Amino acid sequence: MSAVDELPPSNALLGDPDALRRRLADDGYLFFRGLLPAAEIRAAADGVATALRRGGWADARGLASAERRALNPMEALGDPAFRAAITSRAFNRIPYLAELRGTVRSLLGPGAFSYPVKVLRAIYPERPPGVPRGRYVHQDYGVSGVQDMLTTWVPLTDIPVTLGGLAVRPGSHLGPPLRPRVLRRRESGWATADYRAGDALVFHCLTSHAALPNREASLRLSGDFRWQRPDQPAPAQLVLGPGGRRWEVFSRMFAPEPWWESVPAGLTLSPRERMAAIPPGPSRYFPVHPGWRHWRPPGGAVH
Ligand SMILES: O=C(O)CCC(=O)C(=O)O
Repeated sequence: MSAVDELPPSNALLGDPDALRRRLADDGYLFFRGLLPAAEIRAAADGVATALRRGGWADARGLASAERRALNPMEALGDPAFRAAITSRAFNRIPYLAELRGTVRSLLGPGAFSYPVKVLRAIYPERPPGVPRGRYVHQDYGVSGVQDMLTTWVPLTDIPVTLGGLAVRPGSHLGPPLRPRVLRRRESGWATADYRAGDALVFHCLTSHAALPNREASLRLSGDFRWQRPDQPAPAQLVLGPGGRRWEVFSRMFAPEPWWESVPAGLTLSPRERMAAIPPGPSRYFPVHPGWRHWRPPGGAVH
């Protein structure tokens, strides 16, 4: 990985929202070491790993099954063990942890909220056929169509570079959209980390990012949690779930929990495909490159 840079942590800026926003505007991301309470992340990892082990995704030593159960999260949702993992309480609690919520709110504003739909990644050692979608260079604007949406990427366990954590291209948010392609292992201009449980990577929706290949024998477990301000329309599928319920997904399961927060009342919902098809408007943080005027959502899903 010699050409890939090490992500510098921004922990020293915590407590200084102006400085955090300036760094986000300059670099397109913020990396925090040990932001989240280790016990909470360990509980989430245990819940997810136990459910997957029961379903045969991994053995008692944590080695991934020889036969891959799923390549991507959407396909994985067809598997009852994965559904048990993604609906587990401790995993769903992560975006409600004060350390994460407070940090995102210091960037986006006090009313910022996380989408109830969360993405769990249980990524197998990389082998043909197929490459997971997260391995493609992409920008999360295509996920929601919400300008200034932030993604928080959270490793559930320690994720050394060989286990295939997330890489970002610092400064790419200031340029035009990059075309989707699989990220190679040693590309200059990219940065990643030997992640530890409790770390969090926050990045802007115009920042190019991609996962590195999993070269180990175990599953890589991580979660993506996305956030926006309440004064912008939100993608309906990320609030109501892919099935288009009339209520906020997970609210029936978790509303009794003391940590649960509903999405803001009066939020405007719109179909996500419609939102993501429109080029992003001005950002509150930095001038948007004119190349984004020609934005077209990638043909296939790449995230
Ligand atoms: O974790 C991955 O494999 C990809 C994550 C990603 O693309 C995202 O969080 O937007």
